Amino acid sequence: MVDRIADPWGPRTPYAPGAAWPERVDMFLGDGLSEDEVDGWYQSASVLHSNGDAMDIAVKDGRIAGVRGRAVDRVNHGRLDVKDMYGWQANNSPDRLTRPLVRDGGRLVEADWDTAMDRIVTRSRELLDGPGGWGHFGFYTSGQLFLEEYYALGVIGKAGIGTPHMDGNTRLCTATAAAAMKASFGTDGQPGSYTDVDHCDAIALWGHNVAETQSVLWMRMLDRRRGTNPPAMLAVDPRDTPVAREADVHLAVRAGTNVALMNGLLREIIRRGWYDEAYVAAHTIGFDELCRIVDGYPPERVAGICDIRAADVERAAELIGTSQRLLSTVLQGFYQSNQATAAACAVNNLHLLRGMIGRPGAGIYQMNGQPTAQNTRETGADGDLPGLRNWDNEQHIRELAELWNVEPDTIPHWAPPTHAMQIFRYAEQGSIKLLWISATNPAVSLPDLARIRRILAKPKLFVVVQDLFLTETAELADVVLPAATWGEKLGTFTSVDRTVHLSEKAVDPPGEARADLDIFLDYARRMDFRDRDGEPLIRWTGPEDVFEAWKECSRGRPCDYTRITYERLRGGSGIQWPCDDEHPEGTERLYTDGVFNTDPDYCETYGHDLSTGAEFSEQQYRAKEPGGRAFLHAVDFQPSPEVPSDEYPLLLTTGRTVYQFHTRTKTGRARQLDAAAPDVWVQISTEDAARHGITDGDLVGIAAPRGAIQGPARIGRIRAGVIFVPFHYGYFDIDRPDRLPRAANELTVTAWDPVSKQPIFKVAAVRIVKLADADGGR
Ligand SMILES: Nc1nc2c(c(=O)[nH]1)N[C@H]1C(S)=C(S)[C@@H](COP(=O)(O)OP(=O)(O)OC[C@H]3O[C@@H](n4cnc5c(=O)[nH]c(N)nc54)[C@H](O)[C@@H]3O)O[C@H]1N2
Ligand SMILES: Nc1nc2c(c(=O)[nH]1)N[C@H]1C(S)=C(S)[C@@H](COP(=O)(O)OP(=O)(O)OC[C@H]3O[C@@H](n4cnc5c(=O)[nH]c(N)nc54)[C@H](O)[C@@H]3O)O[C@H]1N2
Ligand SMILES: [Mo]
Repeated sequence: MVDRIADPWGPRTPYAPGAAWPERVDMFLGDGLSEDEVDGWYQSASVLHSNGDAMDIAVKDGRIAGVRGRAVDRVNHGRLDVKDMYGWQANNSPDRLTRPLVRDGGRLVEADWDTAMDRIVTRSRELLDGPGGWGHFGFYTSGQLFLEEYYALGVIGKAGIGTPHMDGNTRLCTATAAAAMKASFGTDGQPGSYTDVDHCDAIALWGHNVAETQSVLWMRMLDRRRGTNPPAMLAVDPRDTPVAREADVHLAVRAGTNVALMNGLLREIIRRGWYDEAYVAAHTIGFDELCRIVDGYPPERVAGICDIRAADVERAAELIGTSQRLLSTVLQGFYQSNQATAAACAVNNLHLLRGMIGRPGAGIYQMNGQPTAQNTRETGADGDLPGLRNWDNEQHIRELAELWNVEPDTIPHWAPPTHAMQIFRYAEQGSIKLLWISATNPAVSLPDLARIRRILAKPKLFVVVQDLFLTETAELADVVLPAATWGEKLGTFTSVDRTVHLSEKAVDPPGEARADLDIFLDYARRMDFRDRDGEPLIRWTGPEDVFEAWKECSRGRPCDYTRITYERLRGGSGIQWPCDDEHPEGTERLYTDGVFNTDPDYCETYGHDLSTGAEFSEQQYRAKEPGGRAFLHAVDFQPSPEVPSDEYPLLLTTGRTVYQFHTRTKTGRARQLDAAAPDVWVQISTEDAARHGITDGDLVGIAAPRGAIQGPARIGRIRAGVIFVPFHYGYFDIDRPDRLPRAANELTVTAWDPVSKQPIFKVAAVRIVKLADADGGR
């Protein structure tokens, strides 16, 4: 058996263009268990990234005992990510929350469910019936629950309470993916399919360290790279990641300069005639304005802004411009960086200009990060409306009102839904008085943690936390609800390429822990929400009821689920939406006919000015007469909100390692993964290290205007002027209470993209000092 800690990608199974990706079944069982000793296998998919790798969960004596990849599934053909192989062990961790906790006399103490729910419902009633009503409620959810849970939460928030203050941590994650697809194509929804890897002749990875973050997708790319006629590869990343090392062209741009680079590449594509004039004329709007803007970005200027070589800009443009089937993936190096939506839209532009969309190999993945982020967005638990509807379209609101049998005015739609950063701002100012946090750990994952801790600890803010563990966030809550998780509850979720999977309940949750859906439904019952006929607003009793209701909500929308059933999802492969009467087997690619979802009656947004975020009105949008054409958007480069200064001369960027997931509540509890990356580090270039007298392993301190952290230095594999800190490690190192905090987000800045409102985690100004030698000397 391969040691997947030492080799996260496992052995290669090369294949040729257009051939089927060979199967390779990965498996890990704990305690030396063998396959035939397993009591039962339960179908599921990964919840530790967005790829949607299908797997079966092994059960032995009523406990999860391992996982095995599903060879029949279209997404992974049996392969598993290293986190999935070992991460399930967290389910069995002895420190799972098993009973609700309530704050009494300043301390969290165990309570029964009635007591805990009573406190939430009493406070809710007080607030809802008092002055200001719905305005006092904030819901901050996740990209890690199931579709059914989000839809139920969405209906509670929008039709029960009527608050616009609901968002997911998906705001931190892939709000920009959604914003960029809405802006270019009219609605959310990935155009491409994972099978585009099988057909492409070039792959461009825009700020995406796919090798470490969607490792099974990377295995597919690597298998093409090792087969005949391999695709060319371009990586754009300030670090020398595994992706950058594999790529034919690596542009190690200075963090925060993506828009300048993209403008330069678009200019080359146009000037060298590498665009498809007929496609542009028939299927897009905005070409002349695009040309006008990008014309100001000749290679030398781009080289200056991004601090790369002009010749490399030209090489990259040629790689893209001469490909016949280009596959692009975009992720946090764009979404969490400066001018996020504009940069992500520029990738869409590239594909639109070259007519590379809607056919095999010519794919765009505006990636998701979290396993179920797609569903947060589709169901409207994230500051969108369910079914990818437009909050500003009265007809869309009426459709929802009919579906839920409430008055249209109950559904908040007088302004865009409140985004997460603004929800925390309202909590800070005191207008939000009840904040319900489910399946996210903002006390580690939001920017500027000192501020977030201050907000969560405010005595006047009633905080509910629904989690598996007593996280940094739960420690600050007034009520903590113990949740069941993956493997302990039933539901569905959807991958980046629109593949819907079912996740079965394999085992019972520990103690009194309950499925998130049951918690939300219990709350709805206790709050006694009513529809306009005075009947109970919510009558669902389990996940399948909610799924059936959701199908109706999705009917006729881009994410149409109407022909999917739990039964159809059992046994075989996942199914790609839309899956409706017209496409009963699902849909591999969108926009195959070059007709986009930009019709004013159908689209999800009337659009924004991409540099300021100003919203366009319905009239302004209609005046553009999109007629099913896609929008080409272009803006000028603007420097990041925080740029280096004399006091803070370096750029900080943050991100991930292959072995850890987010704030480590799961991967930190899996022995193999924890051991592989137990603590924070600070990655710094050879040049900057020499300048500061730092050698490998030295303890260094990093200070930003907002806070400071420390950790050991790792030298190399990053461009000069930029340092990198993984954000996985919470603010205390339990084994070293004497140390400064170590969470990257002590340093990050409260700033966000004007359109997607996604926080800028990838650019802040910092300084570095050496604190001690590697051996502990000072
Ligand atoms: N192992 C692991 N896998 C995961 C996760 C995890 O926590 N661990 N989380 C999942 C989730 S929710 C997400 S969102 C994805 C994230 O997946 P990725 O986006 O691949 O991960 P990151 O490490 O956040 O960022 C990607 C790269 O952006 C680069 N970068 C930083 N600043 C810039 C910039 O200004 N421009 C450019 N071009 N690049 C820049 C960084 O050096 C980094 O290598 O991963 C998913 N998969
Ligand atoms: N500096 C910096 N900060 C970042 C990022 C970065 O790149 N740099 N990336 C951002 C991104 S992309 C993301 S996605 C966020 C992630 O940030 P978080 O969402 O805060 O990260 P997680 O650790 O995944 O938190 C999920 C929580 O949900 C709990 N949980 C898991 N499953 C369930 C369930 O079924 N039910 C319930 N109730 N709880 C469950 C887990 O125990 C955990 O506490 O971080 C963001 N923050
Ligand atoms: Mo994410």
